[in-house]
Amino acid sequence: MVLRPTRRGFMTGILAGGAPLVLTGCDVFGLAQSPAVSEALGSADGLARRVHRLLGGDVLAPEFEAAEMSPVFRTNGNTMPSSPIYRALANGGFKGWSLAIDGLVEQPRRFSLAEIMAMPSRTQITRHDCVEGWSAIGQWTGVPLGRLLGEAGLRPAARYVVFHCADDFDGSPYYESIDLAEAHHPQTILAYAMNGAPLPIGHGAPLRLRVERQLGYKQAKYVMRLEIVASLAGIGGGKGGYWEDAIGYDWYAGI
Ligand SMILES: Nc1nc2c(c(=O)[nH]1)N[C@H]1C(S)=C(S)[C@@H](COP(=O)(O)O)O[C@H]1N2
Ligand SMILES: [Mo]
Repeated sequence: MVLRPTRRGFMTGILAGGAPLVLTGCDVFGLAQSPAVSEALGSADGLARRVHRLLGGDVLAPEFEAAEMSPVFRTNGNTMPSSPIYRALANGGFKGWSLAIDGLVEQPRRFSLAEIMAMPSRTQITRHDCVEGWSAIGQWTGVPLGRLLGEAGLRPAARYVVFHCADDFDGSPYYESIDLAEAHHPQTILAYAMNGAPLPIGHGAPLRLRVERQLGYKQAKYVMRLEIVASLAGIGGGKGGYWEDAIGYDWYAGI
């Protein structure tokens, strides 16, 4: 693919840090809409990811000052899961909610919100970039995902974390996934607070993913279950996420 060198992963790897984001929407959408090209992009995902890491895979996403926070942080996608189970939990102030962790872990288990909030936390002010062409700067507080995975204990074959969400689009559940390197990045957190207040339902209460070096659609809201897997092939449509399956968005959405 001749286009590869101009794609996001390359650009921001080189510009590292606070370079203004230029959303190359046509690269992502125009091309990805053709099934043939979408397949080619899909197979090249591995390359983009490797190059991104080569150019500084461990670098932090830019963080901002409190004064730079957006006065309004809009919501996007689903803003209230319709599942009766979720509705009941929300009505109870999420007191009965717990996060399941299963798959390739030493012992499948659940964490209550109180347990998650009692763990060491990280707070970060970052910029959220949606492929649809909007950005917002917000503050997130949550437990580093690596810490939670450590508590669960990963089995040697583990490679990906799948985030199963409470919501769906026309019956297809929203889900996302990242690999273990991204899961252990210091800014990858499961957030329960936003802008200093409990995470609002519109933004994914009670727990949502923040994976700060990737685009908005990777930031799974309403996370109910973490499934640790060796391959994404058996999950959903096999491409690693709801939008990846539905319209061919890149699985690795590096900014
Ligand atoms: N469960 C779930 N997660 C989701 C979505 C969704 O519809 N459902 N939308 C995604 C998209 S495209 C974006 S831009 C962000 C929006 O997050 P916000 O509503 O907090 O702004 O959530 C992402 N995570
Ligand atoms: Mo988005």
